[in-house]
Amino acid sequence: MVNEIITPYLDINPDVKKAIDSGSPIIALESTIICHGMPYPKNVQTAAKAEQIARDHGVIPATIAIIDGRLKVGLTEDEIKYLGKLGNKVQKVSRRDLPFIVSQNDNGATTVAATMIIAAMANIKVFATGGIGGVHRDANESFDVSADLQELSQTSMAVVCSGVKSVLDIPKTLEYLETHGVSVIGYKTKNMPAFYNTDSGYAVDYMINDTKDIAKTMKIKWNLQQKGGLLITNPIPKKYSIPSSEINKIINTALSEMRERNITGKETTPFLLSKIAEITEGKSLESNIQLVLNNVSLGSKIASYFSELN
Ligand code: PSU
Ligand code: MN
Repeated sequence: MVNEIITPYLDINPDVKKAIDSGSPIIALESTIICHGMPYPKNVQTAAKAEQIARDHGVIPATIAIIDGRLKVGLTEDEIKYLGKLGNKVQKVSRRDLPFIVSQNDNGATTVAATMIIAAMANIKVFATGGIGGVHRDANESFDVSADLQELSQTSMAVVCSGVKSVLDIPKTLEYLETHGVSVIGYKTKNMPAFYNTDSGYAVDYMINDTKDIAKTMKIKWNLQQKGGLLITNPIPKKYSIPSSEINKIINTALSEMRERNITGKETTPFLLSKIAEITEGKSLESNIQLVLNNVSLGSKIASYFSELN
């Protein structure tokens, strides 16, 4: 099923290969979150826990990254540790970066966009992460719109996340997704979650309460020959939610420091995440970890139902 031109660049982990061949459920996981989203060793511990949660649901995890120029679909524990220890020394790779990292036999931590591209090569349909990139608040000046959004418009995959952080412009992000035909589903919520808290104050397109119905909607979208992704938004568990009155002040402090230091482009998200974690003395990091694990659990259920529909 894997395209012959692509195969020479791909290393599919044996467990993932078995699952592909038998039509068992698989869930893709990204690696930018490991190298640029969390500090060592919490990054490695979280990646391992995420994989365990998938397995507990009977789903094979495929953490995606580039190692020595090879597109890896499913990292081993040692490979996760290797990349996690290197942290931000590993290049952050989105769509535009991918061919260069491969041609230079380099390592790459894949963003949501690049993870979708590589996961799609192995025909994986469900991917869970923390937050996706979006339209930045100063986009009318900076033109900073994450390539994650473009990818969602063209790659057929369900991406489970906890919405977008209010470091981004949430209504503009939603408008962009609408223009590109990406449906935003709220799992058991009418409100778009805002990553650290459950409600951004903006509505999702559709609320779905049953994971089976999410799987069915995915199937129908692609049966109807509509290419592209669905964004499944899953609110952070209440216990770990940080009220917007508290987190927004911190986000604003982080944003002004970012401007002062002239941090732009692909450095912005990693800078903001670590700054927010520093100011909250790790509280935001704990929230980040818990929402990721919660998304892997939901994504695994969706992947299981989706595999039954095939
Ligand atoms: N949001 C997070 N943690 C992350 C990211 C986003 O809370 O680690 C990462 C994801 O990999 C996402 C990328 O795809 O940042 C978006 O970066 P950019 O805005 O440069 O496209
Ligand atoms: Mn950007």
